[in-house]
Amino acid sequence: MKKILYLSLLSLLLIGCKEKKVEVADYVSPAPVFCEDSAYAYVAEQCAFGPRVMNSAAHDSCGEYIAQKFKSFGTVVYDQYADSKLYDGTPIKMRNIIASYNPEAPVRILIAGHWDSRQWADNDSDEANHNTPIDGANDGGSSIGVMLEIARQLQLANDSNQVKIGVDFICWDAEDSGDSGGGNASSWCLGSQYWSGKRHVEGYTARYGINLDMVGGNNTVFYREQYSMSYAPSIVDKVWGAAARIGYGKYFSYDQEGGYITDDHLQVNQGGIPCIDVIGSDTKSGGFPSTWHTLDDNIKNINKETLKAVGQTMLDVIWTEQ
Ligand code: AHN
Ligand code: ZN
Repeated sequence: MKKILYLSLLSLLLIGCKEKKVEVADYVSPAPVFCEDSAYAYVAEQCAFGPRVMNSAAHDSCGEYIAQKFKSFGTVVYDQYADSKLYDGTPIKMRNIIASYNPEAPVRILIAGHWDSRQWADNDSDEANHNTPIDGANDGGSSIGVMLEIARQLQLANDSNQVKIGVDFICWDAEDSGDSGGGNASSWCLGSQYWSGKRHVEGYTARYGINLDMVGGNNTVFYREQYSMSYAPSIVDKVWGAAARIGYGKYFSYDQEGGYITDDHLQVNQGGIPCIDVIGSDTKSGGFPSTWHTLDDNIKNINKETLKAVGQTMLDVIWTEQ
């Protein structure tokens, strides 16, 4: 029943999206229009499983949902199942999900984000919630929602406007079970650590990568993250430049620089593929979003305009890549 409701809701929302070109000043983007209603629905559908914490039934069911969804958009899906251990010694079963558009194309780009959610709301203002799992609507869910809508647009594109390069969507598992005590960077990003040691296809490489993290919150701005600036400055310019020319410069800001953030893009960089992190900051504090690792990171605090700014920018980048 719940599922039927969501599906009919989704089809209504999809009808709501107008087909129109993105045109700002004298720039007409070749990309189709990103539908933020559909991305939002994909975030809601992930959250409906419950928190996607490691070793949980909700996690495993949502993994199936993500893989099936990508398959329905015509991509080839690879799974990486692996055993690992959290920093506290808990054994975990991980699943990285990789969905490839145009799997035979020699020129490829990689778009990534984590799909697990954190099992401790240890940044919640109420200490009683510190051991409660979070929905991770923004922290995890938003990236996958945007990636699914990109995959849908790649499939929907008219014959005359097909993307010829390959695009690999990598959904990392076990990003968010790290030690918040600090000083233990390797306790985060376990899925991408596994992938960097053993890629889903032997010899796999890509021209560059873009990792998305917390791309659907309120009061969100994206500053140029520092590891991205040192490993892949031209990709930072490419993405921030695309945002500016389609009218999303307010979101992709040059007002200040971001910090050095331990995230999944680091593993991709260390494996030799230049990769940036598009990670949301709070417009007021400049730090992580205010809902970060709190029970407020739920669907009620997802902002469609933020999803749109990131998704449309990504489409412009993809459609202008030769
Ligand atoms: C650290 O807190 C060390 N890294 C943040 C990576 C992260 C967690 N992104 C989302 N949740
Ligand atoms: Zn997190």
